[in-house]
Amino acid sequence: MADHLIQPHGGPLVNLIADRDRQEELRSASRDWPSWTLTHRQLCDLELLLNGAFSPLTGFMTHAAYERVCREMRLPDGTLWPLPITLDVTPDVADQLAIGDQLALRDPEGVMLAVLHVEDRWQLDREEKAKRVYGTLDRRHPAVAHLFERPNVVALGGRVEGLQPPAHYDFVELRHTPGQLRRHFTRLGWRRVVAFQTRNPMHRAHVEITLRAAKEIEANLLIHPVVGMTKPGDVDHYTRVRCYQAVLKRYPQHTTMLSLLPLAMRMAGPREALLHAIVRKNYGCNAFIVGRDHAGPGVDRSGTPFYGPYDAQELVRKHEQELGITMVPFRRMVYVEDRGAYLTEDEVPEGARVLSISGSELRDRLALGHELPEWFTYPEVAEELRRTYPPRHRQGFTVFFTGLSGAGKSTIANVLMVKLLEMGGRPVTLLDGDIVRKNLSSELGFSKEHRDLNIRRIGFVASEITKNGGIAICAPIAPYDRVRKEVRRAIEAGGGFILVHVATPLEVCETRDRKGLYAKARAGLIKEFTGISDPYEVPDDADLTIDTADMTPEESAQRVLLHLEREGYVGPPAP
Ligand code: PPS
Repeated sequence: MADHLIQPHGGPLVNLIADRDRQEELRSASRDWPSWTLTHRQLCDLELLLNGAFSPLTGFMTHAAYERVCREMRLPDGTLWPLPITLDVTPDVADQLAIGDQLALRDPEGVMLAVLHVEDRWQLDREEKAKRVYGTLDRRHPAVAHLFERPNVVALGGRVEGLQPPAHYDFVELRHTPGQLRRHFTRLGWRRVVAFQTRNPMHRAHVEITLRAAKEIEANLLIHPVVGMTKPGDVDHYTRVRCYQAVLKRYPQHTTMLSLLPLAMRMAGPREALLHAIVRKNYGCNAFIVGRDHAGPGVDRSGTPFYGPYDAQELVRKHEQELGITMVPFRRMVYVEDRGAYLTEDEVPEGARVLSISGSELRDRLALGHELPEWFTYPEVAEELRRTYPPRHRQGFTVFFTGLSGAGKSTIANVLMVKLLEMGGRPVTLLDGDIVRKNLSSELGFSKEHRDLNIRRIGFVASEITKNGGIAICAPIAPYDRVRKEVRRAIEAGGGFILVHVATPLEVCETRDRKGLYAKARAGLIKEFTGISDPYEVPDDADLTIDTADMTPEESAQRVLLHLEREGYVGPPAP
């Protein structure tokens, strides 16, 4: 490592937390100010502004700063800065503010964390931002999707004064401000520190990479995982931190430490890698590991990666001197079977058999309860992952029946419930259309708005049950495709979702007319009756379609059970 780069423990840090007297002053003045409740992402940004991790930034960017950062990756004074840090709010809040006004920035519980002195406000051009910062309009890029999802279209820029950092109650002993971490390094005698950024659990390959990096430049190692916001679908940070704590024991004593970084990732590839390097320098590190496809958002609509695999390394290398932090580049590591060792891709001998497990393969193995091989990860890490991702036959799931009134949904749902209760092992809750209408949605009618609200409520309860390992059986008509899909997405985030279309034809339902409702609907006595005077949108995503015209309820319930067995949701009884 070049000597000029060994500047122990970073450059100057800004401190935006106001002193006690000023805090009092701000608190009492805030009674007359409008407030903004920060989003999760904005809370993360504010935390890093307040604690100095985003030094030299002293607030949210003005339009001029934003423009120059987008165009040239530089702040107005010429300092390298790769990504815009803006505060965007809804127009109703922006309309209450003029230049020179103050805005109270609050957490979701209403606690005032900071004050924004409004120096600038402008209309955010989302397309422009997406193209310039992320290089794409493709919504598969998580940051682009996020940008277009929000109603916040007015950006406010200006200096920030802090009252208190956002509160954290988890892993408190592993959270440090840049100042605390620098002092800690000094106490430990750590002059050279190389940081490792991650948003995934660490396995053997990661330990190999970090050990090699640390040895190569004779540095201490800081494992610095992001626990603010990462890519949607990532392993939750509670599980990851338990994995990191387990992995920490695999490093030589006194060489390595773990600290959590409350950053909100943008998945902006090369530009994000530069930001990561700046942040690590502020935390007192003088070297930073950049791997293959650093902060990569995955592939676009056509299956092409958004950024080249080594673009991030190139960009950080180009600015290394100016940043004052050394980049330690790494290629992907694979396990070479006959050597019983990890090597980087370019070191693998011709014809050698290499092993690796991709992220999606790992998820599949966990879902099916398959072993995670020892060459891939440590037993302690495998155990943590298995606890969070039990095999499907121990996960929660929802069976969601949809179909016309009288199609047979409730009858099949009842038979299925009894069968699942007989099997035991997981609690079963039946959310039948009529039961829900009596208990959860008694004030609702049958307009599209009310039906959608009814299904959202059912979906919410079912997703809580599923997430917590139970079985929910839902049996509403649920005539609208969009809200059914919304419910599917919510439930699949925490377990299984099986949509069963009970496709009994209208004529059969009407002939049965158990409740006499069809006759009333035909006579115009019941309005908005599904199938008669109201639509039913046939699902195009049903996992199973059942026509009860020629099937008994027992046979229909069996079809569902067999499907659940095939998908792995029900298995043999526990020994
Ligand atoms: S929805 O559309 O999913 O919110 O409907 P749901 O909650 O399942 O309620 C349907 C039950 O209410 C009775 N009912 C009606 N159904 C459809 N349209 C109208 N206008 C209507 N009015 C009352 C009917 O008995 C439904 O029960 P099932 O079990 O489906 O026959």
